Amino acid sequence: MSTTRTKLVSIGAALALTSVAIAADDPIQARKAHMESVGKAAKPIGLMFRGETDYDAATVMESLETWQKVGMKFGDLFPEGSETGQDTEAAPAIWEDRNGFKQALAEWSDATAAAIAANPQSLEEARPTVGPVFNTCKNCHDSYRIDDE
Ligand code: ASC
Repeated sequence: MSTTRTKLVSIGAALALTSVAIAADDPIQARKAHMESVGKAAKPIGLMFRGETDYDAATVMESLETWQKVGMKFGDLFPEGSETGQDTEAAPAIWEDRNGFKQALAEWSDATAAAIAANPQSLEEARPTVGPVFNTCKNCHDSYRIDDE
């Protein structure tokens, strides 16, 4: 292993440990960072759906995989005691209706998994497969996010 590679691997490991530490110590910051990456992944797909950029299947798959990864851990970032602070947009309904929140997250994960399985190769294929994922974003935000715009 070259020195540069060794350094990069060490930096990668350090970053991974840091993000785990942030998630453990500061769930509000962790869930904000995760939602930000989810929003960033949505952007290029939004541009494609609006016809502002050409369809790119690899980019769409990358975004779907980001959503899948976040979806696996997102529900764990709302422990008791993290209801308020840091201008969180997490709505009290998350803690008052835990099952409903879990269900809304499961719908997002299920829609994401179905879109990954569909592996859409064109805008025409993406609309009916990736489109429903966006609906699950909106549904969850409507009930469980405050300051929804
Ligand atoms: C996005 C984004 C959301 C969802 C939602 C879908 O791109 O930031 O919150 O899609 O608007 O309806």
